Amino acid sequence: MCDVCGCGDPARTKLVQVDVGASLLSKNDRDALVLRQRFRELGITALNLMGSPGSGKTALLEATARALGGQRLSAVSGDLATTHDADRLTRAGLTSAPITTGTACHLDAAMVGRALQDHPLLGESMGHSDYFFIENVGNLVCPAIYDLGQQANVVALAVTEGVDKPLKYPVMFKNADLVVLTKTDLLPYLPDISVAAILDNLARVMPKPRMIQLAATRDQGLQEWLAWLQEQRDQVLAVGPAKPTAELLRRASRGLRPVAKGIG
Ligand SMILES: Nc1nc2c(ncn2[C@@H]2O[C@H](COP(=O)(O)OP(=O)(O)O)[C@@H](O)[C@H]2O)c(=O)[nH]1
Ligand SMILES: [Mg+2]
Repeated sequence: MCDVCGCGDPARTKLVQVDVGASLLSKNDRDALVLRQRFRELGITALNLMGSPGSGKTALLEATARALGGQRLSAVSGDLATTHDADRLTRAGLTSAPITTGTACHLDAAMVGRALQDHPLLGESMGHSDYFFIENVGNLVCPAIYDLGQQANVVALAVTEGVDKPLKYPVMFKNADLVVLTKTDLLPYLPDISVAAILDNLARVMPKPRMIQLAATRDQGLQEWLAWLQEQRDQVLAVGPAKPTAELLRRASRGLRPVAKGIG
């Protein structure tokens, strides 16, 4: 499927020569550095929301908008073929834009950077967003390895996905700062699903296991999620906005064009 990160159909995969000493992800790392600096300059809390297709990522953001109506929320939503999720987020009150990836099964930092150039998502001219959510393409594999300049990684895991997903997709869960166990309203109908077993499996792969349980479409259990969001926000506010560094400008000139105020 994905011919960008190398997990695609071998018949369609092009062979390219690479310097074995160079990180294949180094361009993405430079682009992510620019994004991270931009979020820091604007004092924005940027979160990368990942998870399987249908795990409830968009529903979680819709519920977040219902709960935090007064705060400035923005988002991009990655999707192979449609703008459905970004449309849903816009209807829910977020300032949002789609990133239609075509064949790519993940977002990379350049895609997020282009979306920010094309859409006034961060609201620089009218007071910054508080939170910028990056809803990644539904996939438990490739999105885990692409830095998008985010402050934290959140993985949505639905109770209907089974208890073994942390073991089957360890990289995704190892890189997660928070796992949101979604659709908990369905637990009474899933006698084989044990939340204790999910937690146990998370503890095997996640360095600091942290899981919140909620049912977004029922607005159930949102308090803990909202408290975690506030923790993230408080960290940004405590550090304060960052100034662009000479090192950043030098590295950015080889990667994504910086567009933040003062360095664009
Ligand atoms: N029962 C229940 N269904 C949910 C919940 N959250 C999401 N869903 C449903 O799960 C499906 C996929 O949700 P969506 O947010 O589109 O998932 P995404 O693909 O990860 O963005 C939709 O039909 C949602 O209505 C929940 O808390 N409870
Ligand atoms: Mg979605």
